[in-house]
Amino acid sequence: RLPTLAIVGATGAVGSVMLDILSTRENVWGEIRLVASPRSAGKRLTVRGTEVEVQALAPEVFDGVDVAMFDVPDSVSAEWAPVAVERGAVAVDNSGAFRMEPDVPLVVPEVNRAQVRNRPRGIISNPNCTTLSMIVAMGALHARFGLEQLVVSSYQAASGSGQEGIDTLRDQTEKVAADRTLGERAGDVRAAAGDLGPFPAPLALNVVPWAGSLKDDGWSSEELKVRNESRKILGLPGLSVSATCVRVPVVTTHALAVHATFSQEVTADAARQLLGAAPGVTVQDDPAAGEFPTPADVVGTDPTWVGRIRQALDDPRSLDLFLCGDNLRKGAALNTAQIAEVVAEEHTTG
Ligand code: 11C
Repeated sequence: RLPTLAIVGATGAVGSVMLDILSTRENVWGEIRLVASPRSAGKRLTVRGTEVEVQALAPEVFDGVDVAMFDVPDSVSAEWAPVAVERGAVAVDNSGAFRMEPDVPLVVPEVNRAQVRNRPRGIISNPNCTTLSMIVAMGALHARFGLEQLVVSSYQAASGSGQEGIDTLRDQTEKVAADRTLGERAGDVRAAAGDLGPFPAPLALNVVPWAGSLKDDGWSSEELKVRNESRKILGLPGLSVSATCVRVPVVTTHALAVHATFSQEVTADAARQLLGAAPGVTVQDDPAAGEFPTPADVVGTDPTWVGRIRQALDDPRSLDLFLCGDNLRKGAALNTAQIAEVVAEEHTTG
């Protein structure tokens, strides 16, 4: 029997991408059950070419389920992932609820696939989309050169804040597009943009140095997630990580500028060659020809794209790179699907 999958949060921004991904990847699932809040129950969504009715979240929806994916807010995962486990499922959770729990693995199959089996609570966590948009490439470089330090600046898309983020960016963009004088006087964009939605400042015609919530000493939750999750995934509890997370007026695909220091000298050519052969990574790095990854070109694709690879001028052990990854695909739905597929293999291989 092929394993049964439940997708909790099937109607959200990530859930919609998940249905698309499951419809195009090699099919390893028997029944696919769609689950959402009671508000969305009864909707019919298409997965693998077939319409499926969305069921309201309740303990019974997990009966007979082998793997339950969660793409829901932290509080919903915290309450319901253990319910799914009690009913016999393995929970693959894309919220922040369990990521840093010592008895919950945080998995990126290209980097630490074996951790999938290390799940005493029956829960496996999927990392934050910002961490995920660089960690496949950084994991490959670490395996060869020994990572010691990361200095990261993110350029994060509006869809990291879900459908509300996308709607806000589109509404604001419409409002500021007509007036060709905007952006020349302080406050004029803010006055024209209207509702700020989930962002603390206008996002259209702007950049906003903030994502997540305020933590100690001025750090944002997003910056701490990049630090803590990178350390856990790479198995480097002492890794030095400084991140500044910034929202930019892009709909989908996070970008990151990374300054990475290794335990040994690393040339740009050696990094290019290694990353070119790394699973899940695509190198696009020919600035003379105007070739480098940008969110507008990367969106809708699966790999982590890397360009602008340079050896630091002041330290032969350091590289500077620019990375782009679709935050709804590898950053969320795709990585969750990959983890679930590793679990599904246990059903066929035992
Ligand atoms: C953003 N990375 O771009 C966040 C969204 O911990 O899963 C995902 C938050 C998380 O706003």
